[in-house]
Amino acid sequence: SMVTGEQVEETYIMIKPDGVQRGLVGEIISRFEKKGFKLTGLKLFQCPQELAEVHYEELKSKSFFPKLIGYITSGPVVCMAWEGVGVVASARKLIGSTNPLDAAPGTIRGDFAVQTGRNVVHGSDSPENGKREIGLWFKEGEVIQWTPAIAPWLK
Ligand code: 3AN
Repeated sequence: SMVTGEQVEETYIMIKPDGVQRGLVGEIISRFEKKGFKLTGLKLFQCPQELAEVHYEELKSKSFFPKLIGYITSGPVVCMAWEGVGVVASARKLIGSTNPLDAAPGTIRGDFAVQTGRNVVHGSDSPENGKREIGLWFKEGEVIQWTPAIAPWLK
């Protein structure tokens, strides 16, 4: 698989239903913005069962799979595409370990989560999966490649 960290990549970040319901949407988006990544896709979305099953298809054989699908479809999620140099691995550092009890303070899960089954946010685990997941969760035209203007806003 591709080495991460040197090239411009895309990653799929999703605020899970607990993050939305606990009012953490702004806080989580803010962490990625302040880090310096570029937001290229953003929507509130109610995930259908079938999409949840495709997204997590690698975990189909796990005992927690039905609970995982129930959790992710239990309420709206916030779907995001973020772009930047090394964004896949960097986003996972900002998110912290899968089990929030192992996640360092200062990470999103370290600061806001307690249980693996309610860990607030998802981030793609490779550049390949970043592309795959953005393709799954966004329709054509919903992801926008844009270039910032050269600071005309305060003139
Ligand atoms: P991550 O989300 O940190 O990449 P994965 O890919 O190992 O972690 O797992 C995907 C998701 O499956 C996790 N975010 C979590 O919601 C759920 N999950 C993983 N392990 C467990 C577990 N032991 N019990 C319940 N849910 C789990």
